Amino acid sequence: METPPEEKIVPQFSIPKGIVGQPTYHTHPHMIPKGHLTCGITQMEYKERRDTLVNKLIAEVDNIHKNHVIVIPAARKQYMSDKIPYVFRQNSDFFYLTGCLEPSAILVLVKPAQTDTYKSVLFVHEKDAHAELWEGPRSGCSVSTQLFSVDEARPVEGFNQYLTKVTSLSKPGILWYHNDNPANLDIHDNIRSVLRHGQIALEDPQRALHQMRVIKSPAEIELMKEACYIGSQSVNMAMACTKPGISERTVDAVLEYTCRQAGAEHAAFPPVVAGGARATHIHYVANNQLLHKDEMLLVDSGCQRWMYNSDISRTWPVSGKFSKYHRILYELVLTVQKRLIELVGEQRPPLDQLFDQMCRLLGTHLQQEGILPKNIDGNDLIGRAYRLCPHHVSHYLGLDVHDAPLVRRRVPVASGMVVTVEPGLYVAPNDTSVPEEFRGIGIRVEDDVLITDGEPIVLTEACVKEIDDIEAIVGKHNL
Ligand SMILES: [Mn+2]
Repeated sequence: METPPEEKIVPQFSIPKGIVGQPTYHTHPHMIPKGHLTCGITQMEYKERRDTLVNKLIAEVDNIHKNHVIVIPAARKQYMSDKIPYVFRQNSDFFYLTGCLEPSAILVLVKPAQTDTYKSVLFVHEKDAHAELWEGPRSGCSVSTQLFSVDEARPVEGFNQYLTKVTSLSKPGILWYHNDNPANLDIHDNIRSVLRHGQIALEDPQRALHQMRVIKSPAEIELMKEACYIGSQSVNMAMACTKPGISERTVDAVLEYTCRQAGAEHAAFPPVVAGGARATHIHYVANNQLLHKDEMLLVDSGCQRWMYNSDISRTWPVSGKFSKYHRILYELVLTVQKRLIELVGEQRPPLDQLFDQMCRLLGTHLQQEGILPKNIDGNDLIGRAYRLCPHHVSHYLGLDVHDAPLVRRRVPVASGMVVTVEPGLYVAPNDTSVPEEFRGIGIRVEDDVLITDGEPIVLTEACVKEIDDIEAIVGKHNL
C-alpha cells in the first residue's frame, strides 16, 4: 500500500557551516552545489542507500528474528616510504554509503531483532589540535553526526570496545563484514576476534552492495557523464598534442593535466600510452619511449571526478595520417566496436555474451581482410580471434574502474548500468600466423556506455574515433 504523502516522515538534513574535514558547499561552493553532501549526491540519498542495504541484507538471510551488525570500514592511508603517503583514495563501498572522505573511519549499522529500525554509528577521528596542525582540519564527532546524517558519531579509538559490546548484545546474530582484502587491517583482527566468541555468524555484505552500486541513480548518472566528458576531452587533447619525436610521458602528462584542470581529482588509473609494438602489451604503463612517425599510439586513460571514473581507449597515428595497414586494422576494430554498442542496445546481453560476440565479429572481419585463413570456422575461428584480443570486451564502470566486481558478467545488462565496450587487436611482432605487414600493431577502441530503457547512450561520445576526425585533430596543438 502507498503511504499518503502527508504521513511520510521526511528527516531533516542540513550541512553544518564552518570548516570541516572535507569540502562542503559552504566552504567549496565552486565544487559542490548547495544542499549536497558531496558533488551531486545529497545526505538523503546516502541515507536511503544505508536503508536499502540493511533491508537487502535482512532479506538475503531471510530470517527477521536475527540481530544484524554491519561493519563497513573506510580505507587506510597507504605509505610509499616513511611518512610519505600515496594520494589517499577512499574505499568505494564506504564512500557509497556515507559520502565521507576520512581515512580509517568506520560505518557500523546495528539492527536488533526486536526493532524495525536500525542505528547508524560512524567512527571518526575526534578533533585534535596537534594532529590538525599537521594534517588539516577534521570534522570531529559532533559535526560528523550532522554532516553524515548518522544517529551517532564516535571516536575511532572506541571502535574495538564498541564492537565487542554490540556483538555480545546481538547474540545470536550476524556480523556483516567483508573479510577478504580487508579495507582496514588495523581493525581486521578485532573484528575476527568477536567471531571466536560464538553465536555470531560472519556474512559478506559486498554482494548486496555491489548489486546496488551497479545500477546508477539519476544523480550518479550525471556524475558519470561529467567524468566521461572530461576524460573524452583529455584524450582529444592528447591526440592534438601528438607528433613524432615527443615522449609517451609527455602525452601521459597532457592527459593528467587536462583532466585535473577540468575538475577531476586525478587519473582513474595509470594510463597506457603505448607507441608502436608496445601497444601489444595490454597493460604497458612504462610510458617512457619516444614516438616515431610511422607508429600508431594506443592510449587507455580515464579520470576520477568526485570518485566516479571514466575509462577510454583510442588509437591514432603519430604522424596524423593512417598508413594503409593501420587503416585496415583500425577500421576493422572500429566497425566491430560500433556493432557491439548496437548489440548492447538491441539484445541487452550479459557482458560475457558480448565477449563471445566480439570474438565472432573479430574473427569474421579478420577473415574478410585475409588476415586470418578462410578455411577455419566455428570454435577455431573464435579461438584465433581470442588469441588476438585476450582481454574481456567489457566491465562495469562507476565508483571503481572495474566496478561492482561481485556482480557477475553472466547477468543481462540493465538500465542504469554503465559498461565499457572495448574490443582490441594485438598482433605481436613475432606472430608469424598473421601477414607480416600487420605484425607489431596494437589497437583498442573503448567507450563508456549507459544502458537505458531506450537506446544506449555513449557517455564518451565527445572523444573522436572516426578516421577523418582523428586525422583532422592529431598534431594540431603545439605544446
Ligand atoms: Mn576498460
